[in-house]
Amino acid sequence: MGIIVHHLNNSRSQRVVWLLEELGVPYEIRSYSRDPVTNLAPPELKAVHPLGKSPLLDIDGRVIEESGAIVQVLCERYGNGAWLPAAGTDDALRHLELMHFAEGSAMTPILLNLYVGRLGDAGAPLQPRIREQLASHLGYLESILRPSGHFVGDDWTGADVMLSFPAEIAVMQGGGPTWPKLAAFVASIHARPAWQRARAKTGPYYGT
Ligand SMILES: N[C@@H](CCC(=O)N[C@@H](CS)C(=O)NCC(=O)O)C(=O)O
Repeated sequence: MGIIVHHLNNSRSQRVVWLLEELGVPYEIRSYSRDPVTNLAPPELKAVHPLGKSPLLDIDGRVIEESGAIVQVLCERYGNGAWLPAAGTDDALRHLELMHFAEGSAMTPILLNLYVGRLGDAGAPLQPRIREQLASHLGYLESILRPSGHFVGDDWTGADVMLSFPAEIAVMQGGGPTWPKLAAFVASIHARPAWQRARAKTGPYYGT
């Protein structure tokens, strides 16, 4: 029993391992490697959950899927009042919006860009709309990052953890000069001792 993270290399589960390190919760990592040709998760993950994706978090035998749910549960159970804004405040509402925005909105143009990019010339008619939506979503994130370097309030929250992934992808794809606040946000995360401990346990992560 206890906590097990089913971790896929170069994936959204990096942010879950990072959060566990921040929270100081004991956990175990079960590592899975992407197929070198297809980049997909190996079939073993389907034995853990029918979707076969990562992250998956096993807490005392209950497997939780969806990184937003995982981050929320971890912050609620182990945050000791930190990592989530106080209930009933406007910050709590903002936090809820951004927890959903990360996977529900920001990742859509990022994934479209990835998949349609593989079509080469055949995907050209879709590219202007994808570029416009990428600029809109990432530009929105850039515009709401607070002077403190956080998305909600002036301290770390689950929303920062969730938004770390789209921000990392944006920076990794060369968007740093366009979105300097997102680049600084990512750099501040990667400089954290907890993130570095996570990186040491998971191995290489997108060139880091
Ligand atoms: N919305 C889900 C997305 C999960 C997801 O698509 N994970 C990717 C890794 S970033 C994955 O497992 N991809 C491998 C595959 O689809 O085979 C979440 O946030 O947990």
